[in-house]
Amino acid sequence: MKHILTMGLAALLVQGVSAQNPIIRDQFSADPTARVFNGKVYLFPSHDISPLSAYDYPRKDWFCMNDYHVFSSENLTDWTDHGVILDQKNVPWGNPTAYSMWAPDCVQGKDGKYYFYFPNATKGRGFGIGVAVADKPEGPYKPLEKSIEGINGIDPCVLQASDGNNYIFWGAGNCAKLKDNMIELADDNPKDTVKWGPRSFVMTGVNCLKGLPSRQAEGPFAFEYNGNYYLTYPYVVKDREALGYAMSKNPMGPYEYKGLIMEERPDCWTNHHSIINFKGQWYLFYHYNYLSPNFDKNRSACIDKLEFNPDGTIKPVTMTVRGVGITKATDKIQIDRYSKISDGVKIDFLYANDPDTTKRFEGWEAIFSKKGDWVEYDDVDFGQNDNISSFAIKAKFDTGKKTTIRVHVDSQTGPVVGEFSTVKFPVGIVADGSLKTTGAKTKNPKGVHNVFVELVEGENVAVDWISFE
Ligand code: FUB
Repeated sequence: MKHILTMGLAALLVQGVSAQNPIIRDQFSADPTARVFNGKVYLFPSHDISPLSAYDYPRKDWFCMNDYHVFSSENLTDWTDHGVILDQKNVPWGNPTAYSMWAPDCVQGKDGKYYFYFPNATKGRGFGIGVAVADKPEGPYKPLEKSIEGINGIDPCVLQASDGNNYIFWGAGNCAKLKDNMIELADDNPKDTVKWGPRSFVMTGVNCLKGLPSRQAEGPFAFEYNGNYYLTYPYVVKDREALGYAMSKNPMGPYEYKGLIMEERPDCWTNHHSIINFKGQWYLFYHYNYLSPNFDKNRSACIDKLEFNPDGTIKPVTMTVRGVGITKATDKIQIDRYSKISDGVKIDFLYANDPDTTKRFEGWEAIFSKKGDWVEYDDVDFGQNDNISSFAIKAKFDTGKKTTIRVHVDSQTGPVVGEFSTVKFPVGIVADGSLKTTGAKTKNPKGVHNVFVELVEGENVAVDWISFE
């Protein structure tokens, strides 16, 4: 099954799809740090490659990363790859064959320049955190000669606080203030004692997760919202990394643990994330091994919306394959890439009519097994005119019974905008884009709505997509 899925995903890369997770499909893109610069979202992920492809890397079952790309998007759906911004061979202080270019971050300094922070294996032992500087977010970036003095560790994140200071977080929730030059730790940082296994050592700065639930914590991401500082971080609750968070009134804490943003997921041991507000909406960027079901060190960036409660706490986020971004009502709306589904709906592989299924994978389909099953697909744009006049569906079913699929907007009981109903099809016939029904459309919606597709009559109906024309 997993083999078939991989084959399918390869085919999907060729087909081109939009508005679904993962957001980058022609390469792996782990540890996604998103930042908003100049009205666009820039994504600074680490770049997993297969360790089998690195002949000079002995660890064939471990993270393997030799460079960084940067991507940008104006709509969170279409991403431009600006290419490689840094290669392990070009880091003066780094080991050029360590394949350890782990989770990075990038922020703009007060001088207008862009500071790209990245962990890398040193020429000696352990990790350092280096900085590469550019005039534009897409680069070119020039790495500095030395890593940041006073930091040994991974996973940098820079918090640009409203007190005018920059704070660098790294590792298991360590934090220190930066100088305005962005490349050195400030002189007035406190000293903290940190435990690393059986050993204790003195660090510059503080460990903000000390005493909080934080088993095997890493990947801290700190941000500020409405007078609160949030320290969000992956840590192991049971078997794998979940995303937890803590809040404070001060950048360097003390922080109070508040709960989970995302639960542990099956298959992928790590999670790594960032949080941004773009055009008034909050988003959680995270990764999952969607494109590599058999090897969880080849991960891909995903996005879902994030919401706050009135008291400033964060609502838990459920990972979706729908992801974010607007889908036009006139496009094929791939409801099998759903925002939510009812218990009865199953997602299956869709093959063209070729008996050799490994060659003819065409994506997925949503199987509605019984009356009342539904799928929610968010953010469909019906435009501003009254010119939607018909509804098309690609579906198949195995019975000669009457089958009715109804589409609502806004909620499961919201206005009906499309209906497909027939008894005429013989067993197994496929209705496609050329078959449209207009009868049940009661209202022509305008603007962006969530769409709810429900099986009202019938059973075992497979739907590939719906569309409005
Ligand atoms: O990508 C390598 C490491 O895995 C990151 O630095 C961690 O945060 C985890 O995602």
